[in-house]
Formats: sequence, C-alpha cells, structure tokens
Amino acid sequence: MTDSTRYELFYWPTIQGRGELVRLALEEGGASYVDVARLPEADGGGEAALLELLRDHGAGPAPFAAPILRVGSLVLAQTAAILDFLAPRLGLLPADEAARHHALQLQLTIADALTEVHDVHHPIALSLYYEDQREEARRRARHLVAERLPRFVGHFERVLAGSDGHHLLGAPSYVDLSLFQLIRGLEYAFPRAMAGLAADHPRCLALADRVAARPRIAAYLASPRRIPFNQDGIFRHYPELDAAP
Ligand SMILES: N[C@@H](CCC(=O)N[C@@H](CS)C(=O)NCC(=O)O)C(=O)O
Repeated sequence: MTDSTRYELFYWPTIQGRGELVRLALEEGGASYVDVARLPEADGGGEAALLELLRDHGAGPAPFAAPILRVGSLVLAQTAAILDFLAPRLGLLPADEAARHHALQLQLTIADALTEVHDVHHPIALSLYYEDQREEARRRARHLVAERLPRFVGHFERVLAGSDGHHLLGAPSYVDLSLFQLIRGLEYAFPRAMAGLAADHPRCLALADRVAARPRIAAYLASPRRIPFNQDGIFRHYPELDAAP
C-alpha cells in the first residue's frame, strides 16, 4: 500500500540517530518524502531548516526535539508518535487495533533502549564531550553490556518466540524495521558484546537479516540516502566501552 501524500522529515542531516527509524518506515512504505535538512541550505534545507521549524512550528504543541514530521499543516515530533501516525497510512501494521497498541508498546521499549545506549557515551551530560566523561562512560558501559543489552535483546527474542518467530507482531510491521536498526546499531557499537549474545538470540539476528533483505530496505541501504554509522550518532564504537557480556 502506498499513498500520494508528501511527507517532510526534519532531522539532523549527518547522522542516522532516531531519524533513521522514521526514514526506514518511509522507505519501506514507499512514501514520497523529503529529508529536508539534507537538502542544500540554498534550497531551504540544512540544519537551518530544522532549527527554524523548532523555533516556529505553526499550530499545535511545540516539538521538543528532532525527528519531526511535517505533513501539510500537521507537525509531529517523538519518534514513536510519528511511527504510530505513519503506520496505518503506509501499510506498516496488521489491521487490528490491538496490534497498533502493541506496536507502540514495543516501539517505546526500543526508544528506552536507544536512550540507554546513547547515555553510555554521554552518562553525565549531552553538553559535554565524550572525552570529558570517559571514566563515567566506562563504568556505565560495564553495566550496559553485562545487564541491559542482554535484557533488551532477550526481551525482543522472547517476543519473537511468542509470536510467529519472524515478526514481532506475527506479521510485518514498522517495529521490525526499528528492531533491525537497533540490532545493526548495537553490532556497530558493541561488536564483542553482540558476538557474545548471538548464540542465544537467533531470532533477533535473523529478523535483522530479513529486514535488510526486503527489496525496498535493501535498495535504501545501498543508496546514498542511508547515512553510514559514525561517531556522532547514537551508536558509537568506542572499543573501551565494548566487552563480551
Ligand atoms: N524521545 C524523543 C527523543 C528525541 C531526541 O532526543 N532527539 C535528539 C536527536 S536523536 C535531539 O535532537 N535532542 C536534542 C535535545 O534533547 O535537546 C524521540 O524518541 O523522538
């Protein structure tokens, strides 16, 4: 299912970050969208476009942070809310109401995981450089790797085992796309820890491979629209923070 709506995504132009969860949904849904801040500033893009929308969003409650989706006069922030909005329009959900609520439940758990993963390299303050909170980061990373990664990945493994084994909701949904991104991000940031988790979490890893092979996602991943993982995003590879659990 596709629609002819023009979607505008506003997100930081050089990182995957949380915006990537929205990009994946728009790509899989075959949406017509513009990644506004990645356009040249001369064409109304750049970070300036995002900052301008944060300053002046029009009607409705002000967005706190990116990603932000604009569709006509609707301006919507919070990744999970954006995905909940997009999913029925782009055919990224089973049709029943319970599935929509369960998708949101799972998506918010992915949001929790992203926040914890981000906070590992910024445990004290977002406004400080990693280098200024390195000791605290090491201490926090030990707990993330030993306790939280197994808990989060184990949770999704159990959800998959309790559904059809292939999709979190027993049929394709946007949450599968987000779990793909979480798994790939963790593999980039914590390769040793994730290698240690692989044997006990085959369903999560297989889901990530299946999502990567979906035709629209495979085309997206091979395109310049996919920003590579880098050391400015949520998932950063600092070897000193990675360890076998
Ligand atoms: N809960 C929000 C978090 C949004 C968020 O933290 N966005 C980051 C980029 S990924 C940001 O721009 N933060 C600026 C800030 O928190 O002041 C979501 O899931 O969308």
